[in-house]
Amino acid sequence: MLLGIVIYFLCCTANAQMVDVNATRETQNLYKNLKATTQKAVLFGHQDDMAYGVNWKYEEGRSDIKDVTGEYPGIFGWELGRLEIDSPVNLDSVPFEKMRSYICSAYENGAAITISWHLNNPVTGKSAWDPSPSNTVQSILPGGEKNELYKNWLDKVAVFFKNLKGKRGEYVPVIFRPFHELNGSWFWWGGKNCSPEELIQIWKYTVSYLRDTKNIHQLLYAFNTDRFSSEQEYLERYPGNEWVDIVGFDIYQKGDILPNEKFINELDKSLTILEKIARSKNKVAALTEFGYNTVPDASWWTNVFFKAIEKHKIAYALAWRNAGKKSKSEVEFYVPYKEQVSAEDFKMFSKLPTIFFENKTKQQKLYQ
Ligand code: BMA
Repeated sequence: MLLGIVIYFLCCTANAQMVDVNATRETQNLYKNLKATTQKAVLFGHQDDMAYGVNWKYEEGRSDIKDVTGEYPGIFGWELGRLEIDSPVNLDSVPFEKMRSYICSAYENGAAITISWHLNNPVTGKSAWDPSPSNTVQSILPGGEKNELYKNWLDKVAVFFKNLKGKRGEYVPVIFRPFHELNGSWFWWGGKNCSPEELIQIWKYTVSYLRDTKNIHQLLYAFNTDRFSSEQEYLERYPGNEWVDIVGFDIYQKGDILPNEKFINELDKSLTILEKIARSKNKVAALTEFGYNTVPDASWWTNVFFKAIEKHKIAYALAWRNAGKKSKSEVEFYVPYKEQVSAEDFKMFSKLPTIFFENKTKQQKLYQ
């Protein structure tokens, strides 16, 4: 009996540990509070929310979400791609200096921050979507021809994190989501482009370089796949409980491939699997990216999206960016702007008691 209690205690405390035992107080608080809010609500998030929207760019204080609902989102997503090559703007043209200030002000306002990184292919110098050659992942590990370059890239990421500070000089906590959609084969680190062991190696290497070599202690690490169909598939590249704080996945509805009913069923089923994984590993679950491009369905938010997520316990859901018109034939946005066909429904959705935008998120005092 006593032995049982001791074993239970050891397992639970080990499980409850964060990736970074030296995480800053605010980061520890964020993790604890995300666990708590998961039980009652979903923080609603948006990528690049304050930078631009459909038909506007860099208008002080503006946000498509705020234009429609009167509030900012509860969590903001940002992206570091091209920071590694010293570009002053990221791959979606967001100036890093503006990004830094948006992040700091959202933190002061009580919102959560998550950051992804579509880093270039270190071997070819092309984008993250260039999967060649087949040994790119190996090449960034110690002993590999691109290890020095990769360390140099991580040094720049570390500088960016160190420059995120609150009013009292404290570091702003960030949910860092490296190597995302890692079961798909479109990025050089994903799917067929490396073995599960190699992905696990670069994951651990990256975490330990930032945490132990660069002394960055303001990060929660989010592991995320793209769509998946089983627990086994989800966990194929999981690096282990001591290397992950948050588990999530990305999913996009597509009119033809994944129409409403199919989307609801798949999202519901995937969230059920994710929650089971999160529960057994004592991690926070999240929908790390989602969307239905151009939201053409007027009641999509309450009738489709909410239906799929309402009975699930996830900390947050991040809608992807409102790029607007990208070319003559390409438009991209995942939350409505004023007058968009789903705007009224989105407003209703934003006021649901279990969906937290800015105001309800602020009341959670995530960092205290
Ligand atoms: C994709 C698209 C691209 C963008 C990339 C990285 O899903 O939105 O336009 O460059 O994400 O943010």
